[in-house]
Amino acid sequence: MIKLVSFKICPFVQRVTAALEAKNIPYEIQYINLQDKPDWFLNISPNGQVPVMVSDNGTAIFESDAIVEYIEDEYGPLEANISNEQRALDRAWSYLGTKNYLAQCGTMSSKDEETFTARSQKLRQIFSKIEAQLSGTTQFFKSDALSNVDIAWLPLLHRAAIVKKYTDYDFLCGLPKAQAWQSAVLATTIMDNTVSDDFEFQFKDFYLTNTYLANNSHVNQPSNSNLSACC
Ligand SMILES: N[C@@H](CCC(=O)N[C@@H](CS)C(=O)NCC(=O)O)C(=O)O
Repeated sequence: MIKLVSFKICPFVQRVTAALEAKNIPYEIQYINLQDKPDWFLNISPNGQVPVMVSDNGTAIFESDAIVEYIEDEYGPLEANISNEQRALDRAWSYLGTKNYLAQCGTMSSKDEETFTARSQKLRQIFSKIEAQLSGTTQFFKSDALSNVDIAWLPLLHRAAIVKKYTDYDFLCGLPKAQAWQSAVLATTIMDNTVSDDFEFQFKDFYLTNTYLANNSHVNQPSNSNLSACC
């Protein structure tokens, strides 16, 4: 069986578990402590990072982009009959999401208002691009069927929902199509299985303890947003 080496609150891992869950592929997870990486892990992970997927053949594959592409190549695409052009576009929108995982982590980790505001504004620009791209007429990014783009953005949307639940800060404030998309993605049957049972506890412990978000449960929403539409 496939083995996934993981860290509980890593968004790159969650993208991979979402891709596996979406295709109903069985796998086992091994969690490691990133502060004290075991030698066996360092021997199979050239970048020293999770996720690493060990395939059925025992091959260790690193870098989440490569892992997600391997899942498609090995187990078949999530969507059939995608043109090369559309696949390239899907990858581009996916990369826009994954390239902002660390930006969201950094924003949530901010210790003071100035840092939080600067970082959240950058992230806001990205979510605004998404708002402009969404049609508002389908459940998911492109249609009513889950695609790779939804899978790539799922960790960002999930974290935004938890932050909103505990702090009232909404990364998607004033972006109604993105909010509807977030709700649809979070309501999918795969969602719960993309993280461990104690994910929310671990997430809160890391990002919502002793951070600007944690200490300011009513942090300012983006100044150009329509507060009444969302908060
Ligand atoms: N480019 C990598 C990024 C993965 C990554 O940043 N993983 C983090 C956890 S979320 C990690 O392992 N950090 C430990 C380290 O960099 O030493 C990928 O897409 O797989």
